Amino acid sequence: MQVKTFTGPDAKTVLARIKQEMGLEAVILSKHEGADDGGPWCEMTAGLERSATSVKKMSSGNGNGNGNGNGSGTPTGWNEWHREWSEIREHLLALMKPGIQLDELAPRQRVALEYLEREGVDNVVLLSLFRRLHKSPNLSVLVPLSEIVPLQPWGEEEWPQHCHALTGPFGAGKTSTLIRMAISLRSRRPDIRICIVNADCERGNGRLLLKHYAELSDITYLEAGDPVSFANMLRETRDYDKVLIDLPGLGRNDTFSTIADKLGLGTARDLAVHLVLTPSYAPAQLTAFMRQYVTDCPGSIIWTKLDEACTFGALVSLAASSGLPVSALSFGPGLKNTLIAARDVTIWRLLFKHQLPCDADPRNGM
Ligand SMILES: Nc1nc2c(ncn2[C@@H]2O[C@H](COP(=O)(O)OP(=O)(O)O)[C@@H](O)[C@H]2O)c(=O)[nH]1
Ligand SMILES: [Mg+2]
Repeated sequence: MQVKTFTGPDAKTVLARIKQEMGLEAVILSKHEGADDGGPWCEMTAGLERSATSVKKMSSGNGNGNGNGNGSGTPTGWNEWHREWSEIREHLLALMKPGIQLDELAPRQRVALEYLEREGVDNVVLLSLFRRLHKSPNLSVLVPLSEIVPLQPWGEEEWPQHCHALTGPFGAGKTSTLIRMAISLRSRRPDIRICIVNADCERGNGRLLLKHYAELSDITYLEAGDPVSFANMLRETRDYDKVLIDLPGLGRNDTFSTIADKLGLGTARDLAVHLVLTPSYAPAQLTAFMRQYVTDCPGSIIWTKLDEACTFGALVSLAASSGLPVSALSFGPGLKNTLIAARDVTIWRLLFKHQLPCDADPRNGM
């Protein structure tokens, strides 16, 4: 279902806008009226079963590339096409690999590239690193690596969006990370108004944890499991500084658009979506998750369970394939001092020395 919120000075104007934009089949899901300094206002949330034009757009190949051809945002035959492309890509890489003449690099560069290969960094990335380093013997590998792994550290100013949703597979650490992110915001600025939203309402375990921490930290706790409660939540939290939303994991055949439609996420105008993943997943699994959870919103990757991983090449490979910045890293099952905003030094120590942020300095972490 496509859900959108409209505002205007009165009901008549708002209804006209809904009719113009969504057509006569739109259903009014909620209506609120009031008055403030600017005069009277009216806000309505309208819903529409997925429009014929958008379905047509997706099946003609304009989908966002996320998924499995099940009709929820991807063209038919996408999986088959993707499998074939993956095979072609592997063949091409096998042909190109002999072109990576490591002995043509400066010794330090060669050692670094051999190390990254052992860490599981994808061959495409190794090839592009090689091309950058080749014939620049003084260039440190960290220079092209920094270009491949963009960073946008978690923090209030660095992430100005009003709403931040956490998505990712079940058990990846979304709920724990959300609490850590809220704690870090609160500890930096005690006066900040934060709301934690549980949108994973069908499972009880996250609810208890979120509620408990919200109470302890003077944070508002709300639940939103459908478009109407989601629209109401957005209205209630308009004056808050940050709204952190805990999303459920996706079913096997679902894509992010499935959950976005189910909750009416489209009504959140200022939304960032952070994908929570752990480097212990196999490379093929990470690639599959990346396709399944892709969104059009601004966002990042948050890497969790670093303490359980034995290699960290995935941090580089996924940054290269997704183009998403890394925003935060978590490295322990507890909730305190186990999350750190992503900085280049931290990432390189992790990658090249297997040093967790808490190893470098136990006071690290938010
Ligand atoms: N070792 C370790 N465990 C973690 C980390 N983050 C979360 N966990 C644990 O992973 C489990 C699942 O976390 P949870 O936040 O409920 O995941 P969700 O299903 O994605 O919301 C819990 O037992 C957490 O304590 C981490 O960074 N390291
Ligand atoms: Mg959870």
